[in-house]
Amino acid sequence: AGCGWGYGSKNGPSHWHEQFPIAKEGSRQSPIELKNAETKYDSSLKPLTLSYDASSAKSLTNTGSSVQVDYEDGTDRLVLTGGPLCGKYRLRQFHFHWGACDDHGSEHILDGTSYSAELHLVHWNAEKYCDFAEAAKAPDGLAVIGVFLKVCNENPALQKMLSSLDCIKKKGSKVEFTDFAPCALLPPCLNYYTYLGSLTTPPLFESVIWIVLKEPITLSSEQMTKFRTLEFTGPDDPMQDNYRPPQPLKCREIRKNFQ
Ligand code: SG7
Ligand code: ZN
Repeated sequence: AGCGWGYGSKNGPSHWHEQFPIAKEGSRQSPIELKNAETKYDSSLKPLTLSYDASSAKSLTNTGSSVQVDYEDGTDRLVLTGGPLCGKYRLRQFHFHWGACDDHGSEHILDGTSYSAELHLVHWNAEKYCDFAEAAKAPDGLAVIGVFLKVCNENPALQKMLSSLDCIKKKGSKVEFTDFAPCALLPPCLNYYTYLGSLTTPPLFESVIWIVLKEPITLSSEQMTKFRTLEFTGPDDPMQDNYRPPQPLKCREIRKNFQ
């Protein structure tokens, strides 16, 4: 590794355990493979309730490992409740993982299917913890909604973000990004799988209550191509294959809110 973690052959997911032993030693690492037949319908799971406000969007950043939209999270303006959660979780940011080609790129695998990309809406438990950093280390600190992206029809809701990617090609670049409600990125049906897991990047903290939606959203292959114009470290290093492969399930149960 040496120069920090990434997704390359020398610093990618198979090396992460060298600096972050939890990668192998942990008991609830993410992502995982979701096999519908092995999941359990739980009638006590509530529907997801999202109250998102477009005006809290702040910025769009090339983090060097993904593209991320950050939200103002000082107050309860964008909250997720219900589902498997106790209390309110505030939206902090959303970001994506994708492949070099359309036939792979998602982190979770659903019944053997790798989707072209996966959207993560990252929320933190603001009732129990003071800030995001504290929540990110706690077993019930984060709730991430995962949404699969499938190449099919163009997605108009993604256009605003995609047309700003030209301004943030380089690692660390950031532009103002406002008036964006992430509900526009959700599929019509919010049926989900849920399990206890981790961040999918170092430090791989085991702090995430994962909520993975069953129904994908779509985008066109031209839109998918646009993600790959971002750079990891420079012009000869396109940002792609920025996903971690599935990890052992170990003793976990995967529940779902639908039959
Ligand atoms: C992405 O995934 C980034 C990270 C995020 C990480 O690489 O968006 O966010 C920042 C601020 O760099 O890490 C702590 C955190 O949110 C892991 O998030 S994920 O487990 O949802 N993939
Ligand atoms: Zn992610």
